[in-house]
Amino acid sequence: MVAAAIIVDGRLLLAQRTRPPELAGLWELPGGKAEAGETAEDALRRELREELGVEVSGGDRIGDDVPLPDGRVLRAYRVELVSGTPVALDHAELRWVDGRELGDIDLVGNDRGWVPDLRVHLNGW
Ligand code: 523
Repeated sequence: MVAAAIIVDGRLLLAQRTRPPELAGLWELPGGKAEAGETAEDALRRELREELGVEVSGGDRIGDDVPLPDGRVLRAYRVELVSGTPVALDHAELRWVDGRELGDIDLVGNDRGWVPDLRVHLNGW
């Protein structure tokens, strides 16, 4: 599983989940499942095109691996916006947060451990 840290002008893009019910309403770094044969960057480019309607590039790791209960691993990558303005095509809402706001928002549990790593790159903390 791949998740994207898109940071522009010291703010991080967060997306509010709509499903499953236990995660609906919580905020996450957008991303999803890498398909067979895809690199992490391929998967991020496809997922963010589908979910946000944007083109991204890059893919430096940020934060630690998060083991999921089903045996998969969730990894966050810093990506750059190449074109487009993010739109919530698959989420309830999008939000750009600074370092202080990142501490106040209800993140999905799996993403919480990345907060200190993300904050280093954000304004206002
Ligand atoms: N997470 C998560 N944080 C995070 C992402 C992108 C995903 O904790 N930033 C978890 C949430 C789900 C699982 O990863 O338990 C699958 O995420 P999902 O539903 O966004 O990815 P899909 O739809 O590509 O994959 P499947 O639901 O597994 O088909």
